[in-house]
Amino acid sequence: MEPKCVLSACAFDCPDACGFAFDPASGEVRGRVDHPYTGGFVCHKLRGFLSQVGKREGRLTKPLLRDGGVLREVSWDRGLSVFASKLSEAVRKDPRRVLWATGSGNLRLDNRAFDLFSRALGGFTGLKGSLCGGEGGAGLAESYRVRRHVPPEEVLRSRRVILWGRNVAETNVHFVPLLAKARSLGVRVGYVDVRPTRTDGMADVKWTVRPGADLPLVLYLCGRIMESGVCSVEGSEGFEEFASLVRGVSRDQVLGVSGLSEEALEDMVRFLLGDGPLSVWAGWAVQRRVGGDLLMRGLDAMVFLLGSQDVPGGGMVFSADDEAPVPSDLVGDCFGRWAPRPSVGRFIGDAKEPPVEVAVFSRCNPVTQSQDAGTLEEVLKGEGLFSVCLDWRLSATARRCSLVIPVAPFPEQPKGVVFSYWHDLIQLVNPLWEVSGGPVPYEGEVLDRLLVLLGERPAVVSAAERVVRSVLSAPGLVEVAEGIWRFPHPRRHQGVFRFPGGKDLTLRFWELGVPKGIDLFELITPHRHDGVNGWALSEWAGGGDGPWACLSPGELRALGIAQGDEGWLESPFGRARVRFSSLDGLANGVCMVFSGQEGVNRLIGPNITPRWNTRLSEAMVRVRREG
Ligand SMILES: Nc1nc2c(c(=O)[nH]1)N[C@H]1C(S)=C(S)[C@@H](COP(=O)(O)OP(=O)(O)OC[C@H]3O[C@@H](n4cnc5c(=O)[nH]c(N)nc54)[C@H](O)[C@@H]3O)O[C@H]1N2
Ligand SMILES: Nc1nc2c(c(=O)[nH]1)N[C@H]1C(S)=C(S)[C@@H](COP(=O)(O)OP(=O)(O)OC[C@H]3O[C@@H](n4cnc5c(=O)[nH]c(N)nc54)[C@H](O)[C@@H]3O)O[C@H]1N2
Ligand code: SF4
Ligand SMILES: [Mo]
Repeated sequence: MEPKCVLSACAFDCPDACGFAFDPASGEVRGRVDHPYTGGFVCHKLRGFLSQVGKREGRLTKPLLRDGGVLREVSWDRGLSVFASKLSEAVRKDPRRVLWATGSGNLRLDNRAFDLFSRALGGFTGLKGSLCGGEGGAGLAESYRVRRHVPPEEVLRSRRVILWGRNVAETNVHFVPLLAKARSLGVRVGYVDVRPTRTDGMADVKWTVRPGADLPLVLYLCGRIMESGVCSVEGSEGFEEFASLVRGVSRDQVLGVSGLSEEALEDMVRFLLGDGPLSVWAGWAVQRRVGGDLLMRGLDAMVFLLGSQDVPGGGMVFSADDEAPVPSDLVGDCFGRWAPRPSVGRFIGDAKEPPVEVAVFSRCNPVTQSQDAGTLEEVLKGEGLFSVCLDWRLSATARRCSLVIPVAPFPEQPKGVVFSYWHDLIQLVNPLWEVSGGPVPYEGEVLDRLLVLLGERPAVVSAAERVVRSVLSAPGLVEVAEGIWRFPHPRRHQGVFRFPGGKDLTLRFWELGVPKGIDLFELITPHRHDGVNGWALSEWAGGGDGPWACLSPGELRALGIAQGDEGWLESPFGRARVRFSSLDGLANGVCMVFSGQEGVNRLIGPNITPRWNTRLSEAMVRVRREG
């Protein structure tokens, strides 16, 4: 199939960043065998997506404008002229009256150029802070002046690997064959999670802990490593303070908050104190809370104390720096004010001087993905706000907006570039089929047409092309295969290792183990196997069959709830209708609902971290059976 195939890369928000070959004649998609990390296969999500968008299933083709409470199709001219006039009214008063909200609907680096739309119109209100890995990433940036990138294949040189709340079998599938190969070489894999997952099958040993227990557990483990005498602190700063904090964490406290048995805890200590390099691969949910930065630094300290930093096969790995190839001066300052990304609804509701008059959502779906989703749903109903969603499909957010503008999904966009947050390859993303005169334009063209309607010069498409050229001329790129280059991430840490310290480490985490009452549960909302964030192959339509809320079998029984019963999850912030199911192996006191489903994030409050990052993992819910 190779000669007539288009080579491209998957731009979904996924660490793998697969390379693939697409045959426009048959619609067949195959993983590129010359891609060093994703090899010969792409996952079910991309396959399903390409087939769906190719057949134009579930796609928007015409702008929709709210009229008498209902979204109705309008012509492109009408849709864009309404959009332009709303922008122009707001911008004339103050450009910050326009909120420009973006997300990670696709990871093309050239999306960056779209922010120039804001600059051309005087600087809107932009979003700052993260729903994803911002807190942990900021923590790890404190450990070393420059961090080394640990290539995934280094697990073959590790002796022990820990997947710390990282559900690779579902969220980073191309790690699975590498870990399997490592295990065949005698590498032991440990896995820490709060529930059973498909990754259990990848692990030699699984430790199930209670949500949020990770930080005290990791501090305790650091203390045990210090006591063992194998630890080295040369080339570090702040050890004394860290050591005295760690000594205050007792074994009984850790057993209490984590729910681990004494044997399991000792087993974990033995695992850590084994021979040879240890690599820890941390996931995202564990750091979406206050102290998420410190947890990552604690894991970093654990690896440091074991002498596993900066050695082949050793390291503490989270999200690779996927911003690195974009020159910092390329787009520059584009915004006149900032709003916190995780709680954007609350910001819109509260903003004064100036208020938000027009909210534009592009590549994001905050109605299912942000915290405090109920507040956003309310403000979108408000009279004073004109809201616009740019998407290729009618998302939960789009359905609530005043105007919906269809835009082309990544397989129909012009040439762009993606980078991975797991490996180190930059890849070209190419259009997969001709859309000659097709009904749905590229977002860059939409924005340029708006600029012209507003009497400005088009600036966006040309800037996107400039971003692509500039990323591909970054110094040190090495071509690996057609359209694939290796980016020169740092290969060694630079600067001394700085231990975490300060009173922050004595957070109120001892409350974690306290029984909360029979119907009160910690809510966990992991990512789904069959979708990426808020998009899934099979949508829950809000009808009778979902979302499912899972509790441990014993607790479900104690509440008098049967498998399949309908009911509600409630929190001080909102409620969501669910069906109940029991899940063997789920810890007591935990309720699991997959994220990305409408209604779920109404349960999660608006509080964010001081750095404006998300606290999605810190929610409690009450369980209510129907009737
Ligand atoms: N199939 C699929 N793949 C994806 C995505 C997707 O939506 N679907 N999304 C992509 C994105 S944007 C991201 S950020 C990554 C996320 O990748 P992951 O971090 O692997 O995924 P999560 O589901 O957020 O969390 C991983 C695990 O953490 C566990 N967990 C939750 N709370 C705690 C806790 O307090 N302690 C511990 N130890 N474990 C806890 C959950 O049970 C879950 O199994 O995946 C990417 N890949
Ligand atoms: N409860 C809970 N909430 C979570 C999480 C969780 O684990 N639990 N995970 C969080 C994480 S890790 C993340 S990264 C965020 C993600 O949150 P978001 O970035 O808001 O959500 P996505 O679902 O990735 O994508 C948003 C929209 O972009 C659209 N889209 C795709 N391609 C394009 C395009 O080319 N152009 C335009 N204009 N639109 C496009 C998609 O159709 C989708 O509707 O969610 C967070 N929310
Ligand atoms: S979603 Fe992830 S694993 Fe699936 S094809 Fe895209 S990059 Fe690869
Ligand atoms: Mo994410």
